[in-house]
Amino acid sequence: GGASTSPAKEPFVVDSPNVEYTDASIKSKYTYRTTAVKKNADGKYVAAPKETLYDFKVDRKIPKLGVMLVGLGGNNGTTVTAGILANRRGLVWETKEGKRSANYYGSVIMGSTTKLGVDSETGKEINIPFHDLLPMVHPNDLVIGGWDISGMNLADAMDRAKVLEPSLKALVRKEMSYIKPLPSIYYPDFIAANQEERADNLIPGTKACNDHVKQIRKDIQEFKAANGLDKVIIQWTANTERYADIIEGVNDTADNLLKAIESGHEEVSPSTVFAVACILEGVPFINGSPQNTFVPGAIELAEKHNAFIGGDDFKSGQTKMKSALVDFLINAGIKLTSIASYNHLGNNDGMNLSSQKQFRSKEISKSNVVDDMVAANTVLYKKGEHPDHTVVIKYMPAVGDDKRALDEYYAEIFLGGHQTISIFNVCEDSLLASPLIIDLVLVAEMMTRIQWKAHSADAADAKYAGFHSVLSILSYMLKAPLTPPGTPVINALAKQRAALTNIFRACVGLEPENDMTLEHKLF
Ligand code: NAI
Ligand code: DG6
Repeated sequence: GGASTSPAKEPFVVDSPNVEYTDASIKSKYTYRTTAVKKNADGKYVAAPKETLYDFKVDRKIPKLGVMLVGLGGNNGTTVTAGILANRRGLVWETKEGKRSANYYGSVIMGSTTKLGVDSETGKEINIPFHDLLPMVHPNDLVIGGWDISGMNLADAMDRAKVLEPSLKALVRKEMSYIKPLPSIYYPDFIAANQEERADNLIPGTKACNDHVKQIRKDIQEFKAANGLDKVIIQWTANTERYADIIEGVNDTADNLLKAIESGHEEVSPSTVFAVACILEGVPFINGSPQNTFVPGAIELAEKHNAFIGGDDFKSGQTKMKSALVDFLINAGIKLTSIASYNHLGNNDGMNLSSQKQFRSKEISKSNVVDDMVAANTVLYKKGEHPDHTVVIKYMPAVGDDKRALDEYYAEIFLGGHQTISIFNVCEDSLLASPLIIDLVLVAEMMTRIQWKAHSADAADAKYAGFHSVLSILSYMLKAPLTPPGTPVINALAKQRAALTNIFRACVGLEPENDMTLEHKLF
């Protein structure tokens, strides 16, 4: 459907001398308050409040947006597509538990609220849907397309995925049957050999080449034109690939990577070829799988082209729990000493991960997710000390998409005692991942409409620039967040959400959300 929404639909306005609304944009002057710390000659920390002034400019015109998924015919691809169709049409279907209706539960943007402020009369919190903080695209208006090495239409592919209720499938079957993934690139060495059987929808060639980059760019351009789109976002939700070796002269710099593609080097993965095509096309590309798609050369290329990239690996069930629970334990002063994480699942993702090299990619992304929380607590952990952490994944066809995740958290408490927390988490994998795909699209698109600069009295628009190419603001949705080279990775879930919320607030000149509630504490 058409998506242009008038700015008048924005549900609140900011009343501040620092915020100016025009038809086209919201401009704000924002004071970023931090604390700068130094050590003095006595070795004592000196903490000084610091203020930096920025100008933000938010483009209010909501574009007509397309999303192209690499892996469209998979469990995530079919589930997110059916989910958007169901929401767009407001579908209601029968289940054995009664009627169910379409919703966006599990999407932080569509399913959660955020505190706008405090009612000036009653003193009560006013919360608004997260989606209303900035003029964002509505997912019902997304146009979906993409690629898959399996040519199955999406109606048959959703049957193959075994995720959705038959009664829901019946309602979307016709529309789903019209969607057929575009042929894709397949370099068999990068995904498990057990995927070969479904690879029947291929662009010729089994290693990277310029023709592949050109074809992907052409597919994007044609999709945009055919659907009258203003913008497109691309996401990799195809199989987990093995890691690519980082080789000097091949993928270490932008120029070398482009040359390696031209010469057909075998160490360039399909996901990196997609990333390069999107960067050259100026279209945001997000990697929902764990492999190192963003080799150093790809990151440098994105920076050179001011193109947005984000990754890696959707953070749906087990890891999301982990990044909340470990944050709680360590911030409660409890010394976590080990985490044992077991999963078994029976979908195609599980089958692909039953192959060692692909499992290794996932093991890496699932393992580094508590590092920042451990490193921050110098009371509990000595420098370099780390809890033991094991990650096991087994393929168990019978459980299908209903992944079982079993976690044991073992911790040391007061005076040598112990606390053991066991979690048995049954996560319907694709139903948790699909809303994240939507969040990533909506936030990435929003970032293409935000510009900022160090504040200056000179209001010249020319000095505004976009955010850094590497969109670390997407961290909440991702297991191994990619951050601009040399900058810290934040895994703690609450911090990730705060960053998302407060950057959005800053864009419209609002102070960070804080929970001091001083207004209720004065006698
Ligand atoms: P899936 O195996 O059902 O779907 C992947 C699709 O990608 C398949 O249809 C396959 O044919 C296609 N494919 C493989 N190589 C391709 C290529 N080069 N070009 C185009 N299509 C290609 O897997 P699912 O469950 O949809 O997951 C997708 C990815 O997301 C996996 O890497 C998985 O590890 C990751 N992920 C999934 C989560 C979940 O909860 N479902 C959470 C976190 C990450
Ligand atoms: C089993 O670990 C399969 C994986 O693809 C996960 O389901 C997926 O990465 C989600 O992981 P998590 O840890 O966020 O639940």
